[in-house]
Amino acid sequence: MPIAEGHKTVVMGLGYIGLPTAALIARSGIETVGVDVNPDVVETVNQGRVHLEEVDLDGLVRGVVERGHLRASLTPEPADAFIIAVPTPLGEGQAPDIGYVLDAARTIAPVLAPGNLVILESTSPVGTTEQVCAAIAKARPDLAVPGHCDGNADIFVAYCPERVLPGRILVELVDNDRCIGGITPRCARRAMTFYRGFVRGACVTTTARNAELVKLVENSFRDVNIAFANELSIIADGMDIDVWDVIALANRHPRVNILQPGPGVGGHCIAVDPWFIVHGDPDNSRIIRTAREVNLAKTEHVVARARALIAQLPDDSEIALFGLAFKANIDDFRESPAVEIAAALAREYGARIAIVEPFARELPAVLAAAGARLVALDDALDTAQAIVLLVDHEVFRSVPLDERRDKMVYDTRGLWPDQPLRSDWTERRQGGAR
Ligand code: SAJ
Repeated sequence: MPIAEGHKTVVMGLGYIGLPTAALIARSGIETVGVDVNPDVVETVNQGRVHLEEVDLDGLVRGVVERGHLRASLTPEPADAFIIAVPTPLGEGQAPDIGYVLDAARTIAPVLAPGNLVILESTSPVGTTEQVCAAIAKARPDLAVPGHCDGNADIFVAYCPERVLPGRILVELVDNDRCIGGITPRCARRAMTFYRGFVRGACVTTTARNAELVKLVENSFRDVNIAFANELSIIADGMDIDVWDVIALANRHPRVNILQPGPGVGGHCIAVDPWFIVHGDPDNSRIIRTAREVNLAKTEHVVARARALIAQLPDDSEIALFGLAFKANIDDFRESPAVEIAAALAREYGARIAIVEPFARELPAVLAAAGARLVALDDALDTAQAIVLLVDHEVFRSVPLDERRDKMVYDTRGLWPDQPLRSDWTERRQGGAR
């Protein structure tokens, strides 16, 4: 089924992946219906507006809604292809909760017809696509569902994880390679034909279980490697060595590529997906679990280091925290280690904590409640005696040493290589020179 006019696609879930995916499919002229359980989201999209920030998404959605190619609804309707892109949060005891996925499968089951394609895109524990088939087979005993019938099935079911980076979603949805796992080889081939309609990257087929693990492995690989960098940063700190120097020099080796330490790992993917693997095989996921623990501990380490810095300051001094987002140059503060650190410090030091976040119009409630203040960059540079840099936003990089020289600075991102080393705090207060 090459994507072409006359075909219709339903996308279940209009979040960070579902909405851009629906809009891209609609852009190719396909009638696309985005389904969401939230009436506000449905209304917003039907007005041609977006409820989330992503580069170029607003213009794309406006265009496809105006042309009548995309509309939103609270309920699914008959179509040729169905994409499930709903959340899979962590539940009790770090167990993956696939309840929304199974709800979506049960919701589309009544409108499925022979020849339909069902694709799961949500990050999911291994075996979830098979559970989607089981849910559909239970709801529709009249349909031959792959894995639940002899001979050829009536419908095609596949798993194809998204791999896009927030801030580059529309580019990466098109350019990234896709790994497409079919419940059967026929399912995989059918889904591949669908993706080829709007993906420029290579579309590679495999089994559904393989594809499920591939997604989890990609983000766990990243988490483990960031944990290595974070562990190094704590070791180097204790030795009074600049970890970024060490990493840059080690990375000159042709087969070494160490990632960057930071205040911990944020976002909704890398800090979450490794638990799906750990939960699936707790006895054998020792490195993956430890990496998670190391990255979580790095956030606590930053709070402790910041406290040690503040302890050296007069009681009425102001401490500026630079950045709240979970990574550079975006306005997403959810699951952000910077927010966690800021909240811990604000609870302790209240109004002494000034927060500089050019991507925020107001402080998250937890920080406002603790008495922290949102201030402009220039004001913080004028009045703060210490800076704890938590996010490597470009705008912070351009602050010259002259404007930081007299302050105590704890740079958790290595953004200011010209800043004197942290050991210098004590010497400075004692009048020592570097
Ligand atoms: N981070 C570091 N050091 C680094 C790199 C990242 O501390 O060297 C931190 C960031 O500051 C941030 C967190 O890790 O707090 C995650 O940021 P990220 O930019 O590495 O990744 P995400 O979470 O925005 O997106 C990831 C991507 N996965 C991989 O790169 C393997 C993306 O391709 C996935 O589609 C996305 O997860 C997802 O949805 O699963």
